[in-house]
Amino acid sequence: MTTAHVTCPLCEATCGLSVTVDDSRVTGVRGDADDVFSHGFICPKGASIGALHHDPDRLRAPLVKRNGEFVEVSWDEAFAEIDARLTPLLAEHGRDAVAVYAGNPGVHNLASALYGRVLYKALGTKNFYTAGSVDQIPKHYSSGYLFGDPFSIPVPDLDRTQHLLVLGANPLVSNGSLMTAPDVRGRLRGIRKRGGKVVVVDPRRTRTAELADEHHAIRPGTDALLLFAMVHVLFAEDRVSLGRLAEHVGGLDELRELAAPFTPEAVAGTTGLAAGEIRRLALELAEADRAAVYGRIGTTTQAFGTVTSWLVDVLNVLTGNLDREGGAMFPLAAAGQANSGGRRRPFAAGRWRTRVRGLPEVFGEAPVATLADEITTPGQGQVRALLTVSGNPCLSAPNAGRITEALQGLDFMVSLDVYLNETTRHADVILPGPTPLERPHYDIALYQLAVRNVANWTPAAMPSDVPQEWETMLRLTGIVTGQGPKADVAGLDEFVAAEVARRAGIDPALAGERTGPERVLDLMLRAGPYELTLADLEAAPHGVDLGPLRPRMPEVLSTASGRIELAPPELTSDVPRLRAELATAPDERLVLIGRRHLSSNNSWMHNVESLVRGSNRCSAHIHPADAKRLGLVDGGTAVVTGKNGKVELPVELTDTIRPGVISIPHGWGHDVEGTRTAVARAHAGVNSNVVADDELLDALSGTAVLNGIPVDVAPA
Ligand SMILES: Nc1nc2c(c(=O)[nH]1)N[C@H]1C(S)=C(S)[C@@H](COP(=O)(O)OP(=O)(O)OC[C@H]3O[C@@H](n4cnc5c(=O)[nH]c(N)nc54)[C@H](O)[C@@H]3O)O[C@H]1N2
Ligand SMILES: Nc1nc2c(c(=O)[nH]1)N[C@H]1C(S)=C(S)[C@@H](COP(=O)(O)OP(=O)(O)OC[C@H]3O[C@@H](n4cnc5c(=O)[nH]c(N)nc54)[C@H](O)[C@@H]3O)O[C@H]1N2
Ligand code: SF4
Ligand SMILES: [Mo]
Repeated sequence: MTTAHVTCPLCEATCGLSVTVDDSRVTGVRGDADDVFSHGFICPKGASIGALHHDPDRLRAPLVKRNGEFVEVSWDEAFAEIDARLTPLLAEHGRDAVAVYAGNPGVHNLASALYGRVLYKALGTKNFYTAGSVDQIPKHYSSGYLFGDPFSIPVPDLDRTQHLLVLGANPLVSNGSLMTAPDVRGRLRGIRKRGGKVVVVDPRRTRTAELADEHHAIRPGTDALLLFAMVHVLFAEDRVSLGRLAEHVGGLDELRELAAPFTPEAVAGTTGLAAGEIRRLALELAEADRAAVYGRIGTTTQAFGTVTSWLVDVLNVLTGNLDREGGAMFPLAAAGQANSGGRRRPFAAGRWRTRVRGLPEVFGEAPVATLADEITTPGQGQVRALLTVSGNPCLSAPNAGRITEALQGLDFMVSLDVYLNETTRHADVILPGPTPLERPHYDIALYQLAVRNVANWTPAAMPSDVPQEWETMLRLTGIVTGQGPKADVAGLDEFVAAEVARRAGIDPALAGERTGPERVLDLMLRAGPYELTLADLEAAPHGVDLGPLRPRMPEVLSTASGRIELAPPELTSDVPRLRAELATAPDERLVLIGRRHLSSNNSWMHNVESLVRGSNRCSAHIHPADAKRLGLVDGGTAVVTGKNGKVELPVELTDTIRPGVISIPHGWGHDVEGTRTAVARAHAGVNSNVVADDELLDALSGTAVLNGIPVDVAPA
């Protein structure tokens, strides 16, 4: 029996797990009490990492579709098939004819994080999509223009703040996002224990709201109005206090002028919050010793996603809380910190526009809300083939019915995925990857957003039946660069390491005999700010603590002016649209928002029996007052109709939701033909994104509106 210390890659919290393995069976999973960051915290998903590994439905060999049926083939056959079909397609129709959709688990996967970009760059298509455009891109966009760098995203300094204002996030359930913080419950309790205050703004009284001192049930999609009114109050009551940020800030006068019409009284009706309360929220934020404003999915995937994300940080700046202890701070990771390392070019989005709808690119990607348009609209540059990498757009992207139809019209589709599910069933070839226990891990991406600087290396806990995903990605790189299905993977890997070393200005030989992600990571650690090596991390199985966050201004800035731009035209151009909201009567219909459950992980962990028991249900949360008006009863069935489709699902009456709002979790709808997920099928639920509208976008970033969608609701 062996015990492995594993950093859990299932969400952003990066908890340390102790996994006991007996003759290749996982016999126990516990929180690692000695982990330097998580101190023993674990959630139901982490505890199920063994069940996930042993799931009999999980793919363990490549599948190729022959006459409509998937058959297991050898790896060589699978790559030969891809070469035979993709290479002529590229030759005839060009690079843009092949689209990529890269999903969320790739962010938590060292192989994808380091080698995905090698493959995508080699493919060289403009049709590059990620789950970011149904998630956090508005935050990159606003940071890009505020700070000049889309990766300069401040995180609340949870362990030292005295006042936390949370909007559109439920970290007690999601375990935190754009805020890597194991045991959020403990950390929020800590704020209250030291006499601080937690305030939550959310249309639902969530678990996070229950723990907080105050909850404000805002009308969905109106956070930008609330935040602008708070900015207004700070100016009007002379509470703007930049502190040591003063020398770094520009655009203050423009901002004051822009905020003028947004008085608390003007926004009260639309937001549903009383003017006096809004004023008090602003003044308490200004008066707090050390405060942080934090917003997440409810503030990004909504009609004013970018403006809201911008105003969150504007408040952090105006109250002098940006980049100071206990405020909103910039982490400094041991490897790959994107916003460090000297002068960088200022961020600029919209360098090109998408073919069909003319939507702006954001750091080289197009919004997934327009993927179906690009597949179904004929002409030069039409998408004819698709590569999905750990993504399930048929459940996660808006107007899901249309995407599903579009995938059926492709000439060729390849999926790198561990399940045969709602999306991968449309593929011609599926290439599985190892489980979290079969691969090494280091969270390159999420440590860049951690509330404490830490570094933790996880060697693979057990051998893998399938190739590591970085090898698969390099073989695909070989194919798309015309080297055929048997490219020299070791040679390509040498090239990748040399490139990383060149950019870091160090000697690739420093990594010695290592290859693959180990070599690349070792080089990145050596080039990083703490000058660690992979050997240092190997010697510390519970992680290396690099201390609390430290101020990083002005290194994190890369605007042309070298300052924080509080009112750049690229952000303020959407303010007139927001101002128009003040004069618009709210929609009479119910508005749909999402929610998450502790035991779900977007769309893909519903095949683990222990996670789909009990309260993890795909139901519609509706307020009793709305139910009465609409003739709905608890346990009855509702039909929810949006512009493009409808779903029928059970009703759960609850006064935790604001009247006028209905909530359905995403990631369900597992009862489609041709999948291989028996447990998920037995707990199918419905696909809420059938109702979501692919034309409703955050105007600036093109990110989909997944919260605040007008719908009609009636008894079935
Ligand atoms: N209505 C609504 N829609 C939403 C959201 C919402 O709040 N409401 N949230 C959005 C957000 S924030 C996100 S991030 C997206 C997520 O959207 P996606 O990233 O498209 O979807 P996931 O459900 O994360 O699916 C991940 C896929 O990766 C596969 N997978 C898991 N592990 C691995 C692995 O190790 N290797 C490989 N190759 N594949 C793997 C799974 O089988 C699954 O097919 O959904 C978005 N959609
Ligand atoms: N258990 C679990 N954990 C997860 C995931 C999961 O599926 N399950 N997914 C992971 C992923 S990919 C992500 S991106 C993160 C997301 O992390 P969070 O953003 O913390 O996730 P949610 O729980 O969806 O919280 C969003 C909240 O916004 C509220 N909301 C909706 N509309 C509005 C609005 O207009 N204004 C305001 N103020 N609030 C609104 C919703 O009621 C909800 O409570 O979670 C990650 N962690
Ligand atoms: S909170 Fe996230 S990282 Fe921690 S055990 Fe749960 S899924 Fe894993
Ligand atoms: Mo996400």
